[in-house]
Amino acid sequence: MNIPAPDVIRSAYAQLAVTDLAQARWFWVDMLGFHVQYEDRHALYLRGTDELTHHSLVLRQGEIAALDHIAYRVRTPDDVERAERFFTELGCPVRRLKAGQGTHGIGDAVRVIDPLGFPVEFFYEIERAERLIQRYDLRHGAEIARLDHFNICTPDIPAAYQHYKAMGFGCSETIEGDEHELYAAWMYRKQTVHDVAFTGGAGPRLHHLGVATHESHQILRCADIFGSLRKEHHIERGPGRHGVSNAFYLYLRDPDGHRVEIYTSDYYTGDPDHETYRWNVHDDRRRDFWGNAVIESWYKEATPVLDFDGHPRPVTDTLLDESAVQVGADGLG
Ligand code: 4SX
Ligand code: FE2
Ligand code: CA
Repeated sequence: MNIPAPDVIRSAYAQLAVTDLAQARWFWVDMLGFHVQYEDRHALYLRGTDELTHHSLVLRQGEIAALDHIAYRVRTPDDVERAERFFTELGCPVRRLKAGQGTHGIGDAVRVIDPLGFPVEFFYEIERAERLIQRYDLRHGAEIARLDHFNICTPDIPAAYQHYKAMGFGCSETIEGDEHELYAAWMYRKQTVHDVAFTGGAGPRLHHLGVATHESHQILRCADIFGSLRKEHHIERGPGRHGVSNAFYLYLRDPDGHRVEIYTSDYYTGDPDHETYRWNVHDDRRRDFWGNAVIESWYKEATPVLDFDGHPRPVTDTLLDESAVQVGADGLG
């Protein structure tokens, strides 16, 4: 296909449907430390301390817990048009949204159901927001600095890799079998390990949102606070050190079961000849560098995604199941 792909800058925001906004506010604002930029009766618009645009997370009241859409920012207004042509040519459902028709704070945008079945928005225009970088007085909870990445469950990892490669994404790391079967991949546009990663599993589903802190002590303090409040059941996996990405991490589940990863200290990938680092699926350090087991729920549970009309999209089962590979780091199989 010769239709140019839109020039994506970065993973920019996600909109989640939550069933109880007050509980969601407790988790995302009070506990994680997201800043409320704007709110109305139906939704909260949140950002981290380092973010200079209107929001990186929208929590809207919904009937069921689901992903409404993920969104990528593109370089110019023309790239919004490019996104429309690119996905139309692929035969995907495509919708134009004029400023005011879509998400508050966002200008003209294109929404698509991408070839992997995910609801994805592309936009250029977004309201600016007041600089909070040195408002230490406002920091609390995990002191989230910014959105880092989306992790999505899809049954066909090579297809996901090919689609994002066609969109101009680089690949920082993979998990592969002995015959180089692809179990997982981490792909980026911004100069970090990833903007999007793929977890093998029934899909399309959202596996998690990755949100960044500056330092590991903020992650440890966040875990301590959940313990002190007898809310330790929100902690699913970690804290630990990833093999893939080298990031320090903690996975939490919000009151609706949406998974979030608090993530810090990955590395720079911006040189144009940056090479992919390949992990063998039998290496016990790949998902936890200290060899700690990965809990089964982490592989199996994820958030359904919505179509344009707000209905959950059907899922397809996976062929390659990484959690069944071995007894080892994952303690399964
Ligand atoms: O579990 S992995 O070490 O493969 C991993 C998972 C690495 C980076 C991530 O952001 C992640 O969610
Ligand atoms: Fe992640
Ligand atoms: Ca637990």
